[in-house]
Amino acid sequence: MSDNTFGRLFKVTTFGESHGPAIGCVIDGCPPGLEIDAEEIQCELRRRATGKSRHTSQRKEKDEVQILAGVFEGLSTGMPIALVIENTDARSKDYTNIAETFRPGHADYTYWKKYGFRDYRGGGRSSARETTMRVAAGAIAKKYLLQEFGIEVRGWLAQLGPIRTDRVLDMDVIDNNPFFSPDPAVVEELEAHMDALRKSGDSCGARISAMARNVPAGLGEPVYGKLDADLAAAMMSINAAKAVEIGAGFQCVDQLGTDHRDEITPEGFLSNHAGGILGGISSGQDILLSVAFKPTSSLRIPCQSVDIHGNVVEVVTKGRHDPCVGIRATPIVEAMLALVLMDHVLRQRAQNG
Ligand code: EPS
Repeated sequence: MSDNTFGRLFKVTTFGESHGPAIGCVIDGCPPGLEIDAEEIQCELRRRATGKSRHTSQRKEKDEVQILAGVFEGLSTGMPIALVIENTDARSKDYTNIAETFRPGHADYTYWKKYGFRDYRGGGRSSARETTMRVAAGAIAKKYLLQEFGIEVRGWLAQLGPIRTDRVLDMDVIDNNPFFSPDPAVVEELEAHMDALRKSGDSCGARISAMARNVPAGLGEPVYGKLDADLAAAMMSINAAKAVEIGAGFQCVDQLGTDHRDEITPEGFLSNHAGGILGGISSGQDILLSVAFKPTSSLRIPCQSVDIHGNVVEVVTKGRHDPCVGIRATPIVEAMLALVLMDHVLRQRAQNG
């Protein structure tokens, strides 16, 4: 009922709260014999970590992953893989003044309505800290996909607040700036925007795009397990995600059929408005998607709300928050894309060999 498990054949169950002793995951269904190197997982975790620049939360977590099970002599055994990361820099006192109030725009309110009780420290389970484990599991999926199929998964910042960053797509610069921007020319503008925003105490949204290359045709089930439906569900399960587009996405509303259809020649498709998925099944073209992240709701600018007793209160959130959660979302989107593809390559193999 609580749905902390993701995937059908490559099943990832995450657990833990932001201010608890640790967070972790169990991955069941990883094929045996895959080389699993803690340092490779660590590299992905470093990309997502807090405190890498002045533009993100200054919480300093080492995010040191421990492999507790499922790996012997560096290879996956086919048994459940258990990963754990200790939380070492939680500062729960920042949250005492909102223990009984609801931050507008935050899951505080709905967790309380659903459970009648909540771990208010760092948002508990609703914290983006949970995404650490998605990235760790995603690192294993990425490795398998690349090794077995040559599938490459890449993400980038496409827009931050009003600034478009995807007019130039230089894949080599994505990891060389604090924003995962594919256009080096806009980095200065992004820095200035974020500095001003941080000073003002406000937050902004962002759009992350991602692509998977060398995906074989045939992944995805035709009716309820459509590849695009599973991708949309996966992306919408990321904290602060508010919209997902596959291929042309909402632009298809303005297109004519003659614009949208991707004509086919013996050499291949002439365009990719479908985002690499037709009828819920991968076509062999690149998978293309994009995810919108809302502005962070934890703000030091006062606002009106109510407490758990229904009294009118003014809410001010202290602490070390990300003024734009989208800045750290690129590795998370990549991880969710890899996890969906991983699940579907195993499903395809199970049915069609
Ligand atoms: C988060 C709030 C902050 C961030 C956290 C996500 O937590 P805290 O107030 O406990 O420092 O630091 O991000 C992480 C710890 C992480 O590893 O991503 C939130 O409200 O989602």
